[in-house]
Amino acid sequence: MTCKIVLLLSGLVLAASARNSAAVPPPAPYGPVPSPRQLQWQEMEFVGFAHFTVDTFTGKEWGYGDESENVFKPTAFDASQIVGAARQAGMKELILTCKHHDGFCLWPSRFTDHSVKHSSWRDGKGDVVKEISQACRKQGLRFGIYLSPWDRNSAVYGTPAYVAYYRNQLTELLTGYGPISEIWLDGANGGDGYYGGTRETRSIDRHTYYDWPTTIELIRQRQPMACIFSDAGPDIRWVGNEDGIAGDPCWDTLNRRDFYPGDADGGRLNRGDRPGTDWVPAECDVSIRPGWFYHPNEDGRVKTPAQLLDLYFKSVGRGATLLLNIPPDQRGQIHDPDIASLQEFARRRDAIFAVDLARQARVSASNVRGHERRYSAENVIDGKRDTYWATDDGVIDASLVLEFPQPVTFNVARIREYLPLGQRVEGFAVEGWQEGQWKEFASGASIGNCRLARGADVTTSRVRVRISQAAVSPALSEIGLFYERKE
Ligand code: FUL
Ligand code: CA
Repeated sequence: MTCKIVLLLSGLVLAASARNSAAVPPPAPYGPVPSPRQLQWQEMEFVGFAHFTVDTFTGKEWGYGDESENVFKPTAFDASQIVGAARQAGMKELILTCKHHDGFCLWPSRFTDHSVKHSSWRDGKGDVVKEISQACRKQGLRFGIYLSPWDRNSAVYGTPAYVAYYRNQLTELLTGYGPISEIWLDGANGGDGYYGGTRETRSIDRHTYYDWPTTIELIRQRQPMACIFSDAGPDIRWVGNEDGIAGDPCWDTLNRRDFYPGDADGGRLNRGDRPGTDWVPAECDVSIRPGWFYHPNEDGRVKTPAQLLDLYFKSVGRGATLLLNIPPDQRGQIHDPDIASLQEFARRRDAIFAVDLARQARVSASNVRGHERRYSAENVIDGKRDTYWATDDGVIDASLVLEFPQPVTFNVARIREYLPLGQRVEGFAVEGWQEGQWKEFASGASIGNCRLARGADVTTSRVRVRISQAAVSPALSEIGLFYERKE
């Protein structure tokens, strides 16, 4: 008898400890998920572009390729001023046009004479790539490169020799300038150019000519953490326009095999494919000025702080990354009106996100995965992206309620999904308890890295975030509520 009781008890103890150690495993990832390099890239959210070359001095947007090297003559080039402007604006990375379509190289490439080495600027001893990459490292920004596949200067453009030349140049950039965080493979190709003096139109087959898989392999070997951007990824996709605006919804997934660099369906790139076969988040490129290069006659047309803030909400706020171009002027510095606009934009943006009202709340969830602490509702207000709230498998219709000791007033909401488990949510709403009922503040389909909703002021002591549709059980890493003062 006693023996039986002991056995029974030890059985119970065993069962209980088994339950503890076999804690409920995390939800299975849904669909494609980000690679570590993509995750690192997506966390940056706001990055910069610096378009700078002979065009800065000729007034063109696409140099023909026949420009003398001496055309490139900045009077007071200052890499730390350029990078400083990017840093003060809150950019986490700066991508430099090391070579634009005109073929002029901002570094002394061993493979061509058409570079800073043959310009009278600094007696041919200058290296813009070196100075910008060093300034980035010094100021804590990552450094990215743009190396135009189309080259209107090269005599061999259109032949296999050019592809070898392109790879040689890429190798120089990937091996001589420290860590590269992003490589921009532009798809543009207008056909005509100088091409070593032949001045003709050359067409290439965008699908086969560059043999991108081999070049991508080369990049992976040299810089495994570099994200590759193009119309087709593989790591980052073009958003389908040059206005800085992501689709709504904007999915992180894409059926990549349908796309090639230079062959893009803008509408699909803008929104992504759902469901999609590959994780290829969108990057929204846009210039602070009408053109990509600095032109004095556009000094009065620099985007205003309000316009930049609006773009931020329509790019970063839709789960994409904002890539804002700030072109150095003929001195080789960011121009005053651009600096002023960037600084005011940063001030307004930072003022919005300085105080997260959600941190004062008590959060509860309609369902918590396995009733376990590591999936609890509090995880959405701890300020950490790597902790998240999750529900039991199959529980899709779920909500979180934030209760405040005192009523709060907010007009901006931010939601983040836990990306390592894929993009799971397909419909959500943010609601405030007002006059005895839930009133919708904002709703949408995709969340992803960051969803920002901006609306009218809501004063309430209860806010609900409701998942209305999801492919599988949701996993949210953060919820924030903010107040934007009208300026
Ligand atoms: C385009 C180029 O043709 C523009 O000149 C600019 O560099 C932009 C970012 O990409 O495809
Ligand atoms: Ca968290």
